[in-house]
Amino acid sequence: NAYRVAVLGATGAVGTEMVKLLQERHFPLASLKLLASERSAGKWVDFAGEAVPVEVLKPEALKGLDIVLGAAEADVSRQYAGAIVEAGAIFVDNSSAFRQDPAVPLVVPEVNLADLAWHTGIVANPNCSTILLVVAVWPLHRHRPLKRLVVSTYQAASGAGAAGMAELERQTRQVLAGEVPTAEVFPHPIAFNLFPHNSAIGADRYCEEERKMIRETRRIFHSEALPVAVTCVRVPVLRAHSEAVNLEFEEPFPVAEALALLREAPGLQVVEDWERNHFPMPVEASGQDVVLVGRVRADLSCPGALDLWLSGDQIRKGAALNAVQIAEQLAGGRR
Ligand code: A2P
Ligand code: 11C
Repeated sequence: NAYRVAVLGATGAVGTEMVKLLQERHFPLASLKLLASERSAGKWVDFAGEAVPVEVLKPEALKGLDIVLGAAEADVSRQYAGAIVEAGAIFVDNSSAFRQDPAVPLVVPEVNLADLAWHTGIVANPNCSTILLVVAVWPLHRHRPLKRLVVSTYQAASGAGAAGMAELERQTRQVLAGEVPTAEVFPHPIAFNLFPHNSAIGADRYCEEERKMIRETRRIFHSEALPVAVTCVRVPVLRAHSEAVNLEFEEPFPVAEALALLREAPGLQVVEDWERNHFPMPVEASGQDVVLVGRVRADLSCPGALDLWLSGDQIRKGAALNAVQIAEQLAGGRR
């Protein structure tokens, strides 16, 4: 069986990676359509040695497809989801548009693949920080239930798309040249700086990224009442997010047992060299499919709690890879 696939937002940071992954993982393609905005009309993208034209997204372009991978903003997804499903395709959407829709499963294949079974045309890909967190925490939570989860993120510029990465590079050059960095994508300079995540802040003083992590983690784990505390921070890293995680369990969780579970779990690689002080780092996570996890230790302030640290490629497992893994499952179950 081969599938007619389209990537919506194919010229962006996540869309570009989706196209690469379809090629690298030999996705069974009958055809590949690349869709973007009018700004990209006339562009061509290389796919396995063949030039594929970028087409402008409009409802007519969505006919005759089996799977659409969404890598554009939430408002674009909202606008086109109906047309995609009506035309008979399944929409695997990386945006936040449908993540809390009760009719739409929110899926990380390593955690809740079974939820894919009840989709009715749309499958939501979680937020990048959430995906990296749940891949690392699920092997522990499924074994001994969590009582509370506390996480602080160190999020790369790539979370704001190709333009975010370009801004970090440009500002770094500006600072090194003795110039004042100009901020266009982020509200503050990102080069040689960091700041609380730049998403909208609500009346509860949480930003939207923090709220997404809370809601999505609970939904993926089917643990709707799990207490989750989150602080999201943007750091001057190009493309991998890191997270400091504190996990409090109902029962004590021996470190050796936690490490053994993490070593066996899919999608994870334990990186722990205590002698050399070598643990997960964003530069080593970049370009990798696995989430790097390490520094697993007992929280000395709280019996029954563990601390760990992780880094994962925000564009790959945090976005494009997770969506392509979902598409692979829809196409017959390879992972
Ligand atoms: P384009 O490059 O033509 O603007 P990123 O997250 O890296 O910013 O990428 C966003 C992706 O979504 C790009 O491929 C972008 O295309 C695409 N996109 C943005 N707005 C629209 C739109 N209104 N219709 C179709 N594609 C869009
Ligand atoms: C960031 N996680 O790093 C965000 C970007 O809900 O998919 C992606 C937002 C989302 O800024």
